[in-house]
Amino acid sequence: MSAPADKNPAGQNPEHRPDAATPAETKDTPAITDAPATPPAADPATADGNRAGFVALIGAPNAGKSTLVNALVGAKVSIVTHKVQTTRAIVRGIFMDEGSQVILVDTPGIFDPRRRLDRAMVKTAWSSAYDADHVCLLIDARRGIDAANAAILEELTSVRMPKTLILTKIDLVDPPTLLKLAEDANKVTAFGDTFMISAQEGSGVADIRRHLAAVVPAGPWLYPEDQISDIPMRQLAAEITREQLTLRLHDELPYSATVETETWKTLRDGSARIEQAIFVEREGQKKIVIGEKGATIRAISMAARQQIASMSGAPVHLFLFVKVRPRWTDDPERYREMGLDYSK
Ligand SMILES: Nc1nc2c(ncn2[C@@H]2O[C@H](COP(=O)(O)OP(=O)(O)OP(=O)(O)O)[C@@H](O)[C@H]2O)c(=O)[nH]1
Ligand SMILES: [Mg+2]
Repeated sequence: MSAPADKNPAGQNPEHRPDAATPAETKDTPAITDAPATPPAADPATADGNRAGFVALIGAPNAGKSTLVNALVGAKVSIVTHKVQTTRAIVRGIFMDEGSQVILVDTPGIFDPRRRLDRAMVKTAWSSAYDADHVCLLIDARRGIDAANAAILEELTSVRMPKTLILTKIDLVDPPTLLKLAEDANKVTAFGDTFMISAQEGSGVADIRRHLAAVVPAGPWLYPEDQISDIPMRQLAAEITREQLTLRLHDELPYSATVETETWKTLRDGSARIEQAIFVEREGQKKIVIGEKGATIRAISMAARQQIASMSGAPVHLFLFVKVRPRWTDDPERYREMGLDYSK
């Protein structure tokens, strides 16, 4: 069931809403009566003090967006690798803090797009920023304001929503450089707040949690309280396999593979039988994925199977098939599966 448009204050495209996501029940609150002498009553929707909203995390590829989303949610909802362009589509991670429900929108890294898939990813990232209630820009402190970050800062000036700057990976730099970096970034775009974190070491994450819980607008929760993501299980399972693929074959297989879950059957003993297709562009890449006597694909499958099993809480039988699809990056169907817009 999709969230109705009127519960979608951020104007997030309801089509991105998951099948599984049922909006939280909202309590009926009494209508405001004619009482002009008293201070304005709270918005009926917020009489219980709840808050909820969308916070977009944007930044250059590899800035640490997905790592922070997972740290805030407290579970892995978005895959992370050391490679750029790991996140390809929008992933929403959700956390509750006191009466606030914060829906984090993890986005693909923003860079100068050339290929069609790049363009779709970057477009998706920016539209999330324009649609959100609050925008966080993440800058890898080690990288500083390079050309990519300068371009993002410039474009951000036209995003009217309140903004927070988050300097990431501070475990890798000397503290004095951080203040200068924060100052320089704020000269281009005025950020309401600036945070410095190391999501890897956990420092600063709790402060961001509290901050985001306070900045989302008053309003009813949009998802059930215990929901931590809106990514369907079959898609998360495909992402986990893609993560393993990227971690193992990052040099040989830059960027030319995608993974889809084709079937997911629950067997009588409660275990799941999952078939996934790994699409590559050329025969040579298929050989690389399979590896010597199937060793590579076996290792990928074993690691992915364990993670999918622990995520789904049931034993998993995972079957991977490598399929050659020349120019899959020009195939609208693949974009639909990823939740990206296919455009010319
Ligand atoms: N040292 C250090 N590394 C970090 C930190 N946060 C993230 N990383 C690493 O940075 C790399 C990129 O992290 P991701 O979270 O995938 O970055 P991303 O911004 O989501 O990247 P894309 O999805 O490609 O745009 C990974 O190798 C992370 O382990 C941090 O606080 N400190
Ligand atoms: Mg990412």
